[in-house]
Amino acid sequence: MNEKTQRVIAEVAAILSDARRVVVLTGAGASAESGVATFRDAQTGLWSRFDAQRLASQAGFRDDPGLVWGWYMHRLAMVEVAEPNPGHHALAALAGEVAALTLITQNVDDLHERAGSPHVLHLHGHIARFHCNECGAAYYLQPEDRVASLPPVCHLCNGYVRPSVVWFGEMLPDRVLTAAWRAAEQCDVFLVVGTSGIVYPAAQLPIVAHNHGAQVVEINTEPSMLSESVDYVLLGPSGQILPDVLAEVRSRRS
Ligand code: BV8
Ligand code: ZN
Repeated sequence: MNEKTQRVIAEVAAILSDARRVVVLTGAGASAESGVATFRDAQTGLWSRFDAQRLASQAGFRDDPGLVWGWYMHRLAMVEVAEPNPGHHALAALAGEVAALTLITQNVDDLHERAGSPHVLHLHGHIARFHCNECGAAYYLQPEDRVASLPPVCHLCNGYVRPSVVWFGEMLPDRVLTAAWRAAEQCDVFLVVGTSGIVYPAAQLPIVAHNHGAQVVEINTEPSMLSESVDYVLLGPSGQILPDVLAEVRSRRS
């Protein structure tokens, strides 16, 4: 690790150690080292192979429910074989090293929970949960659904079943967004990990924190839409950077 990164990690560890409230926002990059494809990585990104913005929408589902269903079953299978990476584990451990930590994610996987983070604010829902697109009734996936060419049909109203994720053009869950917004307004340090900062209103959260006087730290393998408006940038894979930050915070306490 180069000299500059080491120095920034030391500075970030210092502000985390002094912080009363820490907020972390993760994006697809935080799950990349677990083998879950991100949306925008050119070589594997879902955007490059499908028009994710179209598939992740009511219009896309209406036009081709079978294609959208198959896309989600493909992504669900990727998530189910994935394991939390050292970055997920470091964030779970960091919660025990700072005064208070709120974890917000744009990701629809459960890797933070599986790494031991107890209360995760999922802005965009959960890929392993399902409900009827018409009446909202909860649905429990059956083995045969995973290989079906059309989505399952709701047992109450015959509507198509969909994953309980937030599609483009859909409102985020109000309680979750309100909690995330309030945490961003009240925190001293805001860590944004592995997100391109393109999708709103999630991408607004680090800006809200910054405007309320928080120090914003970005951890990413490359510059993002947010890089101009953060206080610290740590360039590198979150699965390596986050354990280094955790180690530095711990060394300051001992
Ligand atoms: C809304 C769930 C109010 C689904 C997702 C027209 C009509 C309506 C709304 C809009 C509109 N025009 C614009 C909007 C707003 C729209 C939006 O923001 N569009 C963008 C494209 C401009 N937002 C919405 O529609 C939201 N709802 O606004 O409602 C409303 C309602 C009606 C009418 C008007 C307004 C809903 C947005 C939620 C969409 N659902 N996910 C699913 O998963 O299938 S978004 C999905 O994409 C993810 O959840 C995530 O949020 C986003 C992907 O972004 P990232 O997580 O950042 O991932 P990405 O691949 O982009 O980047 C990865 C990053 O990681 C990169 O920077 C890379 O460098 C880095 N990285 C890679 N490896 C590593 C790494 N970093 C560290 N370590 C590594 N190893
Ligand atoms: Zn129904």
